[in-house]
Amino acid sequence: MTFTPPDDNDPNQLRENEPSMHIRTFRAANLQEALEQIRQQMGSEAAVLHTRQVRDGWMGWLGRTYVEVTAGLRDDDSVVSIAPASRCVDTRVAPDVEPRFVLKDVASLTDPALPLQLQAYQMELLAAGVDSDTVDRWLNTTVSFASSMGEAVSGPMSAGTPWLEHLQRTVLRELRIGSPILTHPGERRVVALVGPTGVGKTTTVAKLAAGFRIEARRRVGLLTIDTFRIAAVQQLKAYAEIMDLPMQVVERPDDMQPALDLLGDVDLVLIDTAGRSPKSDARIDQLVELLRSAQPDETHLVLNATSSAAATRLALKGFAPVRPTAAILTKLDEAPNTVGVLSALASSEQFSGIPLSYITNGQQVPDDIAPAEAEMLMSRLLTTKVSVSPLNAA
Ligand SMILES: Nc1nc2c(ncn2[C@@H]2O[C@H](COP(=O)(O)OP(=O)(O)O)[C@@H](O)[C@H]2O)c(=O)[nH]1
Ligand SMILES: [Mg+2]
Repeated sequence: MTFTPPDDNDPNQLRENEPSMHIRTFRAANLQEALEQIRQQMGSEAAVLHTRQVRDGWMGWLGRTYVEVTAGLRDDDSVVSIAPASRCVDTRVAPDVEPRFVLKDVASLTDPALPLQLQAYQMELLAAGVDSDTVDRWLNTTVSFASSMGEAVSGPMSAGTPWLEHLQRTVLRELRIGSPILTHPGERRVVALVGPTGVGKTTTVAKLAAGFRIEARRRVGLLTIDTFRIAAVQQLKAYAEIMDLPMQVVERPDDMQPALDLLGDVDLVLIDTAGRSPKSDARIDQLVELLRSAQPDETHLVLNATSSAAATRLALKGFAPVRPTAAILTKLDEAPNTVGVLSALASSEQFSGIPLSYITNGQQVPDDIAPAEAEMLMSRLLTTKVSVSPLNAA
């Protein structure tokens, strides 16, 4: 076995205690070319860390504009042999940025005709699992929106266009922000929460109950049809006891009306339900039947903001027979971005128009809940902003 001492002049040489990510910067005429270089030279495990547009030449004059992409490969990923590349800069300093996406997660490469920033957003959308029809629709609308405002949409100068803002507006146009639950003293409003297991239905029922009882000073009753697990009933019962709220447990449709009557003169009945796998038709049918017996005024579908776009689409489809009137997004505190879930809400034809009522952003009852708000959801649309340097930054 031979041992080769570390060579200080070899940029590929990593030493102990150095950051364990190998970083390289690639330059190319467009993003598509740069990504292809990365894919060839670092493999598809490489993560894109940074994208910018630069120009060489004296003070940017008479220079060429090109794209610079910084990619990283963790040491344990570096099974690919790294060949020296033309126009490629190596460094061993790990940047303090989160990888924006890993190449292998991007289904298709970008459209080189799009402005650089939009190409980068396109990749981030695809990496977040947004289906390619939705990505195309959003980007086309974004470009026409920008040109209708007289903004440059091609060439290096289009860097000045506020693309993220235009993209946010485009997405927002496809979403509906609904109103929170409205109650009136003396009028009983029945609201059910449905959704997959573990998304936060029971916790959200507790947050809503506390908010209406303590802040809005409404009379609130709880009802659960989640009798499949004893622990589920106990969980809600614990909240009912702390807040001193009447609670009923219902197992069969025939018991629903008597249970609602037993809750007495309340302004708001919150119905907690068992998590259903959206794939289990039989259990969804049971849920539909139980809910029909309660005739809820509103049915909020609870969706986990950390779910993939595909899982959200599945939940929307699976719970369609329940006819949700609104959607609640939970666990925003844990979600890196909102685009996966929002793309499913926007693109799902069946549900185009299902309004968002609330978001939840933590485990604390009752604090971590707020009415859904467009600005907040859009500010969290994507993970990072794409940086584009001044033209003479090279
Ligand atoms: N981080 C975070 N956790 C939440 C949120 N809402 C609920 N949870 C947690 O998610 C888990 C499942 O919640 P639960 O209400 O029992 O879900 P259910 O099965 O839909 O009723 C619990 O550990 C909750 O504390 C939220 O907004 N953020
Ligand atoms: Mg529950």
